[in-house]
Amino acid sequence: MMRTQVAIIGSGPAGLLLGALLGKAGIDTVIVEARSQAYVAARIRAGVLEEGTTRLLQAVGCGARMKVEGLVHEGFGLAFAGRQHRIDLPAHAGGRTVTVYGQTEVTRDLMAHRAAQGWASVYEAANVALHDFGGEAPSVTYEKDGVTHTIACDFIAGCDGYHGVSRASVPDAAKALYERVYPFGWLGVLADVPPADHELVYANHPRGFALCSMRSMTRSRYYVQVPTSDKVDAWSDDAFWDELRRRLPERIADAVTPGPSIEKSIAPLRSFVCEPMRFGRLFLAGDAAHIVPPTGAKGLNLAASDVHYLSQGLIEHYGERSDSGVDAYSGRALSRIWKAERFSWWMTSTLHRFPDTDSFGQRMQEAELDYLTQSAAATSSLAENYVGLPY
Ligand code: RFL
Ligand code: PHB
Repeated sequence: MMRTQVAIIGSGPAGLLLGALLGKAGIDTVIVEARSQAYVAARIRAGVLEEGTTRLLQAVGCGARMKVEGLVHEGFGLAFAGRQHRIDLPAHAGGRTVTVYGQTEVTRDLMAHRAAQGWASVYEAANVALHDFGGEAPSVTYEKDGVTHTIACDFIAGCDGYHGVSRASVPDAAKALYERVYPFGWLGVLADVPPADHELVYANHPRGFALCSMRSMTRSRYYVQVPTSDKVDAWSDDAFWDELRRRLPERIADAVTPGPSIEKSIAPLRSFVCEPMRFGRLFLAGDAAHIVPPTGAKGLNLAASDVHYLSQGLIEHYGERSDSGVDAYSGRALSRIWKAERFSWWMTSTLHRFPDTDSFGQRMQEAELDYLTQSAAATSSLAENYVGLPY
């Protein structure tokens, strides 16, 4: 039987960053991941990092490549009603900016660091199960190559995403779930073409939302809002580029360089929170505990703030023999999460076309966007949330 201090379920950004923060403090961890390392490393997802996230990556010694290759963005564009408006982030958020650096790169850097430190990871672990986290001696079991393995531990960190086993292991009566499912998804395309603009552009158009993002000056990431019923196979590259350009202001549409897609997928949009985030010796962190629609670019950043709070609590537990940090974890994390939920819901509501909106609702959306262009207070509210609330 293996033994560790903290068993981490899931090798996404939450699990990897938690492992790095604990490892730096001399706390032993084992990461148990259902998928292969190559699969996890290749998953195309987030692209925008808050300063809190970059600070944590630097603190664990994973900031070097990000510093060179990450793109610092001082603003983004909003396009609506035939108008274009720029949000100046530092001017409205106390000098703060965001960094465009892909989740694939964050994952790669954290995985390389973990391997270099010799900290244990198990990939392709089947039938992962959590045991006895309500008591003093929890454990995790998994199967690999036909053999069942057991990891005895002090704590379990459930960092296994929305579909993971950790939250599902908690009895229904012990958790409260809050959820909103949106009546659309995002069709995303990654392509090795230069981005249409040097900053991100979020567009509200009668045909639906569109987003111009990027991974580098030679790799673009674009999204268009689609009905949940759409199938990705029904979207040819040509159809995607046509639809994207229709939803953008002429200047941006003309600057879009079409190219073959490297990746194309549809993500449903959902808001979700599980309360609390601690069940005895099990802690949930990241997407395992909450989901935000991607509009506010908050998912990966919330995973980072969660594991910041959790690592602080666990470091205090082992270093100072005090449980005040682990006891406070759920409350501290949820207080920041709900504000990011509110912001992501607001960005989603303001920028998408909802199939069931009446003419009054449509005017409310237009007034909201118009107000943003005229009010420094409204712009500051958007900017301080976009760069990330402090922690
Ligand atoms: P992850 O990344 O889902 O990792 C969970 C890991 O757990 C594994 N797992 C299991 N392991 C063991 N046993 C089991 N039973 C398991 N079940 C699952 C999984 O294989 C996986 O490796 O969760 P984590 O670490 O909490 O990280 C969360 C982020 O990945 C997520 O919030 C972001 O990607 C969300 N997101 C964005 N976030 C941002 O901050 N900025 C963005 O710009 C942004 N854009 C996005 C996004 C998510 C998107 N999609 C596809 C949902 C754009 C999109 C389109
Ligand atoms: C992305 O580049 O994937 C991205 C950027 C901003 C968002 C969501 C996704 O709000």
